[in-house]
Amino acid sequence: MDFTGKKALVCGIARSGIAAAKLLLSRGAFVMLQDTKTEITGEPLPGVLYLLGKDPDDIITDFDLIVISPGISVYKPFVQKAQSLGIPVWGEVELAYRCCPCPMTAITGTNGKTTTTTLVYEIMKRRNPQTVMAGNIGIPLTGVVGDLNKNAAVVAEISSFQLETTDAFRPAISAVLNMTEDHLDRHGDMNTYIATKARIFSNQGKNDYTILNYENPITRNMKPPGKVVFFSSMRFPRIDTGVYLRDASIYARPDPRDGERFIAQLMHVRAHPENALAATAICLCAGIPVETIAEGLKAFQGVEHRLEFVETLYGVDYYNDSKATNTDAAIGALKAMGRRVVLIGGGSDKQTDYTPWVAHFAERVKKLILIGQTAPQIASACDAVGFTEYVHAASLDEAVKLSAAYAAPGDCVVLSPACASFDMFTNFEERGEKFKEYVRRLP
Ligand code: UMA
Repeated sequence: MDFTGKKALVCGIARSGIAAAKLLLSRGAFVMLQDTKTEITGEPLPGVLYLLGKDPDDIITDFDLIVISPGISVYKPFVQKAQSLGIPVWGEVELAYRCCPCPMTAITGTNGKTTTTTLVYEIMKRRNPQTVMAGNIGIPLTGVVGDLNKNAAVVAEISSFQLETTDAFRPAISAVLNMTEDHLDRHGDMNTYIATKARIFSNQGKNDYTILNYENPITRNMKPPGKVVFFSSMRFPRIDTGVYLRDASIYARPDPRDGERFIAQLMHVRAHPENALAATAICLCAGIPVETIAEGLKAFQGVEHRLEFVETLYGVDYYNDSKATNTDAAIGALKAMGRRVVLIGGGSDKQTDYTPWVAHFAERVKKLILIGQTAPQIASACDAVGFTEYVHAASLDEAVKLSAAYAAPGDCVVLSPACASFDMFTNFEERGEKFKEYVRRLP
């Protein structure tokens, strides 16, 4: 898409905003970058105007297009005003989609997005070396689409924040992996959160594919306009078409007219079964041969910050699960450990109910070390269920030192905060990196 002579305002000067501004510049637009921060880090982009330290309320009518970063809510007054005046407000994903010359596979869900996206990317890359991975995974889509041609393929992790500002966005294959409570501070209520996630398939045509989780009541009842392929992780398959488990192996029958195909034994796949099933379904819809899918699944090595093994010290295993930014992901980590853990939890507030997470502590947590803004709320939830094995730490560094003191040989220490990181860190990646650094510094 060409933007010659168009005036574009790009809001948010971080990963998304900088990539969006560069793409717009390369397509001929005049660009202003805006941020509520008063200073920017790094060199300013040549040929770009800057507005710092405030929202752009007074100047929006000067622009033909506004592109907002995912961290900026559509409920901000300047966004609402622009929309009411008919000025297009796109997210960075919409801009990337409009400039993308090749098919896009888009993956969303409350949990498992990063693992599934990485798995799909690694499988698809075996078939098409021009496959790229981007999106909420930390690589802005606008940063990659400019270099692609029509033979490439994009595998994108897409968040609900990014879906708030889509318009024409229509991936050839979409997936909603699961939906549980998350981001209610941003979306207000569960219905709005679900409706936002459904935007991933809302523009699809009848020949496009949507992959949905049959075992999640919300995704099972979604009604996409295209072809639906379900996956099911139940031990005794409840679907006979789609991708499912049987005898601890992955099987597929994407179409009722096809025979059943064996894909891989679960014991050979280093990913959560749901993610492996979803990736299999997505790759089958993309026309990847069964043998290539099986090879890709077996070669997968896992994802950084997602139950990532760090080190064993004095018989204690340390795991970095900084990407667990909600209770559902953190419950998954506790279950996956299969033994009692010294848990480091807490972070910035998303107005979540911590009770479902805390309900697992009596059985699975030896000691809980609380950090961050949400520590008092989590402590109250613990008090309410009678779980008393918790202490507070003033920093992540102190929490790691305390964890080493509480853990005995055979235990594991897991940073799995169930909260976002923004109270103490730039993002979950920085929190995970710091955790690994503090663990490696332990005497
Ligand atoms: N800002 C404003 N006004 C506001 C809010 C923010 O000016 O009202 C400015 C901030 O001062 C800052 C910039 O906007 O300078 C930050 O923008 P951003 O939060 O969108 O950060 P990016 O670095 O561009 O990262 C975004 C995604 N961040 C969020 O959705 C919060 C990244 O997802 C994503 O990887 C990246 O784009 C590339 O696409 C991170 C995330 O936490 C991983 N996602 C959430 C999650 O997974 O739970 C949704």
